[in-house]
Amino acid sequence: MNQFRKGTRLALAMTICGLLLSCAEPADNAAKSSEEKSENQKPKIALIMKSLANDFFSTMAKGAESHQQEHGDEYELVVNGIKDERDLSRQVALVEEMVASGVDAIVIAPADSKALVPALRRAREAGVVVINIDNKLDQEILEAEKIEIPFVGPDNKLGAKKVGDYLAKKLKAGDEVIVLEGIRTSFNGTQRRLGFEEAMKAADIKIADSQSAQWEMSMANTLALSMLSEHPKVKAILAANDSMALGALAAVKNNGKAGDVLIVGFDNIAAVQQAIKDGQILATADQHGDQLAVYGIEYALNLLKDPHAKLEDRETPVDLVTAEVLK
Ligand code: ALL
Repeated sequence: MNQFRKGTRLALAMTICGLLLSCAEPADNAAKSSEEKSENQKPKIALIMKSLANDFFSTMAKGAESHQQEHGDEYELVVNGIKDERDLSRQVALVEEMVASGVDAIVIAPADSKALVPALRRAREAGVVVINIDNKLDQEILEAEKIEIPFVGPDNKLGAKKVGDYLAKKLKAGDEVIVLEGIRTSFNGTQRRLGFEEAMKAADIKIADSQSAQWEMSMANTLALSMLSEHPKVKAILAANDSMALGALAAVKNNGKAGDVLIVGFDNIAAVQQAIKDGQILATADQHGDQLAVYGIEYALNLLKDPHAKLEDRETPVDLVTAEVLK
């Protein structure tokens, strides 16, 4: 069956599902779709990420593409991303486009833990296998929408705690720090903030201010500049991702405080690795972005083979990266 006809059929199935208000169990639909698929062609998997301007996601895309090239006889891959970290409606539209185009599975790093759930429920109802990577969907909303979507990703609180603990060793009790948070409606952003807070509390270090710079470098730069002038005693900046750590680094230089204010991030992107080697950034967390989508794809392939397999979350590694580790 060609992709267009299959896409049309799925779009029609989605509409009918909506009209009837109740559909067959998603697992049954997935079973049907993979049986039909095995008649003729390889399954098609869509990877849906967030901002491709962020090196974390371009590394993720490269990892997925090279996995597909090595397993070209097993599946086809479509890679998608959005331009702006906050463009939720574009990411929702991508989910809908992928379903309409007839993909068998979606592996998604959601830009928001709540807003994407209804679109993903509709994808499941249309028989598409859905795997959540990187940023976990909100458990309460999943339950309210009566849907199970397995999560593949790291323990973000633990990763942030490792980075925070390392930073704390370079500071002393009573010192002041500031936190640059990710988008507040993303679960991983919240978990990282909690990990930073736990580490600072354990070392008796004061968080003078904590605000969201929405994962973005330029916003982090502006925010860090104003926070530094408001809190001149600050000894360190804890950024929930590396893009924001780079924005903070530019702010510290601009403020004439290079070397006096320590900076930590999260992601281990190439520019931050370099900055760590150069002694400009203290540490980051490697959540192995190049492998994250691959783990999700492998999970999706398993579910396509066995649609009744138990859906379980899978924890992936997150490691502290410092100058010693990079030597
Ligand atoms: C998160 C990732 C990365 C990234 C951020 C920006 O979901 O885990 O830390 O930098 O998204 O979109």
